[in-house]
Amino acid sequence: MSVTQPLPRDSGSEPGEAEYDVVVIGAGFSGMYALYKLRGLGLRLKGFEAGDGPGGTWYWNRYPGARVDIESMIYSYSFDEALEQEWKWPEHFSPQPDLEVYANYVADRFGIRDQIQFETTVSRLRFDDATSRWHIGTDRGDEVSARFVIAATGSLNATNIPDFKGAGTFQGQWYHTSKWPKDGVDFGGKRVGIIGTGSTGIQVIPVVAKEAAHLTVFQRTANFSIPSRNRPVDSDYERDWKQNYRKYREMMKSTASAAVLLGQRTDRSVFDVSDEEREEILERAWESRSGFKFTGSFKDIRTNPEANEIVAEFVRRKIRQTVKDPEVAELLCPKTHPLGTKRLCLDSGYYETYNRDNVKLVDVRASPITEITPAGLRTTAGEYELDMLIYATGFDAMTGSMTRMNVTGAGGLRLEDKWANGPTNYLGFLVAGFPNLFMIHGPGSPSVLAQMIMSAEWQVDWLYDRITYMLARGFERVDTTEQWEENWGREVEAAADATLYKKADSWYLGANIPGKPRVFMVYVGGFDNYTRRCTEVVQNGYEGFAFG
Ligand code: N01
Repeated sequence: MSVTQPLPRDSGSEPGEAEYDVVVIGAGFSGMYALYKLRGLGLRLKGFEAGDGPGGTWYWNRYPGARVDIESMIYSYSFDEALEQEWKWPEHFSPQPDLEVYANYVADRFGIRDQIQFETTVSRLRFDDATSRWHIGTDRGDEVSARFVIAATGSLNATNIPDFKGAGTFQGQWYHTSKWPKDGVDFGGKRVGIIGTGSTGIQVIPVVAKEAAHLTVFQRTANFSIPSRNRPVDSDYERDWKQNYRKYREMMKSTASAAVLLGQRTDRSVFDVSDEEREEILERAWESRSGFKFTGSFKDIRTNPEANEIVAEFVRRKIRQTVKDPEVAELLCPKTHPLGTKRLCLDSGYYETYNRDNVKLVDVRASPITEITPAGLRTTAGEYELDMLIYATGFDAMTGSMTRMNVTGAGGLRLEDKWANGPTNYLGFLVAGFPNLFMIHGPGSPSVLAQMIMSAEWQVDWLYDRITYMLARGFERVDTTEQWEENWGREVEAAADATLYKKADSWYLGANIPGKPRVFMVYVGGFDNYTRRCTEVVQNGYEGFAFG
């Protein structure tokens, strides 16, 4: 069904360019849904994806142990009821292979695969002011133009490999977890080193430890992790979800995290209960098998430092009970940041791994890494000989996937320059001076702090309505202004200031990348509040939008 006027066909493409109405960059869960949804408008659509298959995050992060930290029944598409009913999730927290299979199934089931050009990286985006079109170049020499661009490029896509002295000299094998070889890696008989103990490190470490001859973990910051208690999806649980999917999806939309059971707000403070009651509540949550439900136990864990410290100490007690060597246990106890202000990790036997004889923990906060050597890695405390080095060192998060595409907006403005002091935009969608370029999960949106499939669906639906509105009125471009970017930036900042998030040197703040401006990049006010705000601006006569 087309509810709009078709776009004119002579709309300013350059000679030799293929002409589209919408280009979608990225074939993760957001990009795939964008391609599916926008079909309803009868537009010429084109998708580009760097990988040779769909799945985005779940295509790239194929390191052993990779697993989603939201329950599978929740972390799945909601746009098609038949899909919800026919899909069978084997495990409560899906491992990467299951998510990749699901992405491929969806791509085929809904004919999305045909819309995507795989193994193609968008390397250049230039907006032409005169024609209001984007000109897009790829690493394979494609030249296309489009009225609209949807950047579904992912919050955690641009790999971060620290610039260690001597990195190129290492004689062994080395890998970054987010660019893991499809054929897998054999750790058998190897002395392996892993740098990084974020969510990725915490997942990969237990698996490598079981297979390698020896594992050395280089930890700069100890992280809080809670047990996922992953298990097969049992039939009663599955039946309940399948019978009540519509109700549960509606409930998800009204939560901060877009995830029913996880994000429901509680009115209970840490200080409302006795020490014994609190211990019992935390113990129940720890055992609850619902992962992040733990941090939802009390309303003030993310906002009150004293409340946070009480709960943090509960987790430290668990670490000390689990890890047999008291010195190692102490090193694993996070003390540099409040609980949950760096991404809380969900693990499968992480702390227990340090009870193995073949695992050594090295504190590279006390003795920093000085160089990579041909034989391994050197810290200020000495050299460690390794056959294999794994970088679990994260991403140039939130902005890297955008700036790495060489984006030039109206009047020759480069996105990299515009964002030199940190990313600015309106509602997480639109950057002033870069008309018709829409981001999904952009900086300033709830992105990584809400269930990302549901929030992607919501953002795409919202964009669909905006594009429909533009087409129906014959508008060729939409932009915003710096004033509205500032207003939104203040809202994002205020939401973060109401919490403890800024007390951690996290990638949410760009703190993991040397020289990156320290700006809080995630809207932490909750998915529910975010969607309400986006709806309000439309109801208020498209506040902050400049159509032309
Ligand atoms: O990356 P990270 P990640 N020297 O940036 C260390 C999502 N995710 O890939 O903390 C020494 O969190 C760094 O140390 P420090 C999730 O949102 C989800 O683990 O900066 N160490 C840190 O320990 C997550 O938050 C899932 O001091 C260095 C580590 O490398 C996000 O992805 C699974 C260093 C990087 O941790 C990113 O997680 C996996 C240096 N120079 C990921 N540079 C699930 O769904 C960096 N480090 C479960």
